Amino acid sequence: MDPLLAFLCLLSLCPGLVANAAPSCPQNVNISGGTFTLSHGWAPGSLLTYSCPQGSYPVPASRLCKSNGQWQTPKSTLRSSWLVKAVCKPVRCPAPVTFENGVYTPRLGSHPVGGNLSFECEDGFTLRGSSVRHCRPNGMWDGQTAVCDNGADHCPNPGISVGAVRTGSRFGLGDKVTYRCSSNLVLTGSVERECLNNGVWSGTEPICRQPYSYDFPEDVAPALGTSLSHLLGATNPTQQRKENLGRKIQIQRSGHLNLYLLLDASQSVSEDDFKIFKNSASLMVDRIFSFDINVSVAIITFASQPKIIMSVLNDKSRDVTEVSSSMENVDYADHRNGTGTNIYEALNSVYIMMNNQMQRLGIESMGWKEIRHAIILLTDGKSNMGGSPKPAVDNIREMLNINQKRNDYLDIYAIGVGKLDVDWRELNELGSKKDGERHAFILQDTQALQQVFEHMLDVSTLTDTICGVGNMSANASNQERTPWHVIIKSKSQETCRGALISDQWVLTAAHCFHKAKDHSLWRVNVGDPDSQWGKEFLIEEAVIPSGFNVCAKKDQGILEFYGDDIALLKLAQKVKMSTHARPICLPCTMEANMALRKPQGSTCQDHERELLNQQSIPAHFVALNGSKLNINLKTGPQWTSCIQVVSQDKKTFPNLTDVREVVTDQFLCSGTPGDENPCKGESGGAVFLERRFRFFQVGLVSWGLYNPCFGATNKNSRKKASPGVPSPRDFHINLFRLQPWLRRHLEGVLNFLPL
Ligand SMILES: *[C@@H]1O[C@H](CO)[C@@H](O)[C@H](O)[C@H]1NC(C)=O
Ligand SMILES: *[C@@H]1O[C@H](CO)[C@@H](O)[C@H](O)[C@H]1NC(C)=O
Ligand SMILES: *[C@@H]1O[C@H](CO)[C@@H](O)[C@H](O)[C@H]1NC(C)=O
Ligand SMILES: *[C@@H]1O[C@H](CO)[C@@H](O)[C@H](O)[C@H]1NC(C)=O
Ligand SMILES: *[C@@H]1O[C@H](CO)[C@@H](O)[C@H](O)[C@H]1NC(C)=O
Ligand SMILES: *[C@@H]1O[C@H](CO)[C@@H](O)[C@H](O)[C@H]1NC(C)=O
Ligand SMILES: *[C@@H]1O[C@H](CO)[C@@H](O)[C@H](O)[C@H]1NC(C)=O
Ligand SMILES: CC(=O)N[C@H]1CO[C@H](CO)[C@@H](O)[C@@H]1O
Repeated sequence: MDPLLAFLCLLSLCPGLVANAAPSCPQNVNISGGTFTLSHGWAPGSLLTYSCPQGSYPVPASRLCKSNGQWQTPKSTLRSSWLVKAVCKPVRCPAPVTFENGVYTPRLGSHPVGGNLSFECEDGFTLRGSSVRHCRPNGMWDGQTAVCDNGADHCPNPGISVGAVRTGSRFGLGDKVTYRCSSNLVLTGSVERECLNNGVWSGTEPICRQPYSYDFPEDVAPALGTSLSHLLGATNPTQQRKENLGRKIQIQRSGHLNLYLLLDASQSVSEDDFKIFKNSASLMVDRIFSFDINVSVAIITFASQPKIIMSVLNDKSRDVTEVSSSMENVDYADHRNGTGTNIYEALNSVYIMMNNQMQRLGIESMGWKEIRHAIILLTDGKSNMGGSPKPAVDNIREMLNINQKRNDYLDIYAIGVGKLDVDWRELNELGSKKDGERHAFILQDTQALQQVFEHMLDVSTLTDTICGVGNMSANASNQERTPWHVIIKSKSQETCRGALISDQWVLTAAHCFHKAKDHSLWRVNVGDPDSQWGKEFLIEEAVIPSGFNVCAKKDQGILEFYGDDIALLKLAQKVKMSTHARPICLPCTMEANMALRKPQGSTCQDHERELLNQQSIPAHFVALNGSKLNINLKTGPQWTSCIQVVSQDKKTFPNLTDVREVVTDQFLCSGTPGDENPCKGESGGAVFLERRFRFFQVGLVSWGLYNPCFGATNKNSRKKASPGVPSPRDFHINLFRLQPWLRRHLEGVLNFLPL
């Protein structure tokens, strides 16, 4: 451990103490079954954090090495210096206190992980929510609160979540209910809710949590989104739709978004935790800028005092490169002199920033009024200075004139990430509370935060042809993740796949149309074919290169040849852009240049260098069932060795002397061990890669030596190739090699860069 760091920490804790007399804390702090980390070794000021395997939690969660060389356990009521042995305890889910108009089983004091709770309603009542719930390894029940309702009142029965006690049993207009949690559970959500005239309860459903519980991303996803719909029922669909729009950070072309990232650097957050905050914040910055919207990002670190790293008043806050580089300069040590947690001052600095911007733009100006504000606090919530943060939030709300109509102009999220010992109560105080939503989360790592952030974003109003935007959430549907993906059918049979490259053009393989000259029977299915999002389009025009001829090299003993295996289809109508139908970015276009954030004046070669930048490049294609599968595209010497295998296929290529006769420069190669192999019906689909949260099509699936779907019983199964000759290999048309042809046929559709 850096001795200088320890020395400074000591000074800040107890000024006046002689440094060389620094004691160190005893090392008998092992935890059975778990591990621990120390922020500054055994020196005073060091924070010890315990962790336990999934399904258990540490008691105590952490200890602080005090200046007198004794361990202090936070919140410990023990006055003696007796050191309690740390243990990993099994996680338990809380039991219901009461359940109205029905019964539940089993009746236990608390439930083990993996245990189930079943709910049943009495006659005359219908069950809403989950009838069976499972206890998850984070101490939370899955599913939703079960409620037995008879629908007799103005508002639906708001229910009693597991572990909660409700006061108030009238659900008419203006009636109020209040909640508290039993035993030592912590309430998140609203303590009081009122039945509003639109038949909805104000605030957020209160959930009683174990103090040590944290969130899995998949639990958070529903909390951020649609849980409103079951409360509203079918009362007023138009209104429901409108209100739903305002529930997340809205990504839209009009107006402007201010994103304020506040990073807690106080003592209870260790330097390692702070690094996690920093990485999480960087990810959010990269993602928010990936939509090419007007956004400004402020960065503030805080402990006893806030430090403004980037202000929305600075023009650089609109530039992702500037914001990212100032994020690099964020330093934990900036707050060494004052290590308290002053969330009030941190939020107040946001208030001052907003106020200055309002003065600058004019309080009545549209420019000011149309700014949406999202504040994300990365913290452990342990505010210990400056008093309650609430007045600062109230000031902000008042200045932004937040009311029913303008509710979606401000979102405040309080998030704990990492192995922190987080204060749920404080986080809950901070997050804004909107009906059916929760704005306070505790997540285990940056990856979990990335998943949750994805769900915080509402991109449903991005209806222009922005390319290569897919949903990065593991919870999103296949089509949302690859919205450019289309299915090409002849009559009723699915024959090929393709990719939208604009709102009216589809890129696919020529061999799909090999035998069919009449396109009138063909259909292109855009959006999710199994849902309301799917729509079939007729083909107005099919463009196939004149050079495409599978039999062109038969004379040379090449029974099938796939040079120029590319086709463009013009759909009979324009596709309406949505979260389920958007084009992919085609390299060498202005659209892709923006997405790659390359400077103006970049060339096609620059794109090729950027996208095909290694000898083995991770890429993807879409399987018959819609999942995204992984491959590695080979370039340079690895390409040369990748294609050699072709000569082993004596059946299709008898007498082959030069593999390059078959695999010309037009082809990318994949399919070496570890790669998935495309199946027959997957031809024509995009071969794509991800950069900066956007997707770029570099190739299209053309042909291969092995068909893993041969003999498969359904779309979900593929067979691994058995070892033997020839080994699997797959070849994809390289779009960088077909630029002249693409340019000729897409002029006026896309804006191409110089070669
Ligand atoms: C704590 O555990 C480590 C490794 O398990 C062991 O080496 C060490 O001796 C233990 N210390 C004490 C004080 O029990
Ligand atoms: C809970 O239900 C699941 C299936 O719903 C079952 O697999 C599991 O064994 C049940 N657990 C207990 C403890 O009964
Ligand atoms: C978005 O920003 C650009 C450049 O900063 C500006 O020209 C444009 O008017 C802005 N759009 C809106 C809707 O504010
Ligand atoms: C901490 O305080 C000292 C003395 O007031 C000052 O010289 C130093 O610059 C401060 N350090 C930081 C990081 O603010
Ligand atoms: C991703 O999909 C989920 C689930 O449909 C949705 O709630 C979320 O808003 C989407 N996010 C983005 C950025 O598309
Ligand atoms: C292969 O080569 C042999 C000898 O050169 C020739 O007789 C035979 O016809 C060739 N096969 C094909 C399919 O071209
Ligand atoms: C879709 O198919 C792939 C293989 O083709 C398989 O690995 C995957 O599990 C399937 N997905 C589902 C949801 O069944
Ligand atoms: C918001 C959302 O789409 N949540 C879904 C996430 O995935 C699980 C199962 O994988 C679904 O049950 C949720 O509804």
